[in-house]
Amino acid sequence: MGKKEIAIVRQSFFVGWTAWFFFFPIFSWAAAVWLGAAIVIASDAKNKKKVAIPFDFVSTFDQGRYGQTVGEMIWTKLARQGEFVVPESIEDVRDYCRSHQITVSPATDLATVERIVRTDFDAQIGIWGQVERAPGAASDVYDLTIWCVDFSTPSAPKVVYQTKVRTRTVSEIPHQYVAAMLDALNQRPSADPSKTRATAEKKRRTGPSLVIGDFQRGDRGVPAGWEEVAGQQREPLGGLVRWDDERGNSANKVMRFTLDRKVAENEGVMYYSRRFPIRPGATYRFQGRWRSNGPAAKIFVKCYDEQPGPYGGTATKQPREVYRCQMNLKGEPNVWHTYTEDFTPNHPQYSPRWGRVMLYAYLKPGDVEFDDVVVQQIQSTP
Ligand SMILES: [Ca+2]
Repeated sequence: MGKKEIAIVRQSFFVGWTAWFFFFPIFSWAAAVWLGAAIVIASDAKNKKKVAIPFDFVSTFDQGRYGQTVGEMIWTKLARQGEFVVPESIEDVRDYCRSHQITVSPATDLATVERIVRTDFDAQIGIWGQVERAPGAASDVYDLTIWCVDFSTPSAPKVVYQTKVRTRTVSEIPHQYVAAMLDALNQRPSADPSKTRATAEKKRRTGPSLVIGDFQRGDRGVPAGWEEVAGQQREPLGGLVRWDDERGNSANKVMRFTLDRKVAENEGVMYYSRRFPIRPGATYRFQGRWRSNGPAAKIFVKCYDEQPGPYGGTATKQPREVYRCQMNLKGEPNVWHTYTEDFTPNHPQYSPRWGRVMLYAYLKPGDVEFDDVVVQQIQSTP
């Protein structure tokens, strides 16, 4: 029996006993060890490629949320490139670290990371770091640290890539620094970051928006490209959500959400664009403007796959949300803010095929206005 078969047997064994372990938490530690071993053995047997472990980045400013996004992005890029073996999903890394109380941060010394990468994961390469919102800076400015180290030779770690920078825009993280780290890891000459940025900027200027987000035209109180109803109760526009002139600037039309205390403190108000096509793996840029005199505002880009409905066939296909980019809008009240974020719709099992923008306000009563919502593809699929 080869290593691969052993791995398959072990994995089947594991899956079969999952439910049992679920009811016997005392064995969960053993289960985690078993799962970790099975993943790596299965990968190892496939080929002689090195095994890379991307860890969630540390991000204390938002309790790790953005750090997880960066870790997941690196996992996705590595999995797609296929030059290195990675765990089945970043969740496997996460679960193992959680159950063994492991945190890998820039403050962790290399000997400790080496032990975790080589012994706990039976791997060679570790990728970790930290991303924090820069103190007192605008929302797009982050302090970013990335470490990528090859621990193939015991006690002789080779630093493949290391950087500590303050970003100017959030899109630099994937397109400049993570890209440069992957280039170093793949021993490719790094693209000139200014050129990459110029190409992305050019596409941003010239590419069409997938949503009509200036709200300048429409019909019978409904802006073109957006739904006729809004809110939890799907009520017609004109109440909670109104297509209206900007206050003090009647030449410009905006979407205005008006929340009373009851709605604000309960379900809030959401409003959807019509759907637009998405190519899985392509990178998109979201941009939008917003102004609030009280309520908290968020914008989501939700992406969907379709799966057969309960009766099968294509006629009853049901949308399934498989990816979301969530933007928590923060800024002083009563002034317009512009928010920009790049995102890459992806899912390990499903293919995001179409997306829609959801504008959302909640928490405190008052008005929120949205305008100039743009979603553009800025990088094609690899
Ligand atoms: Ca407008």
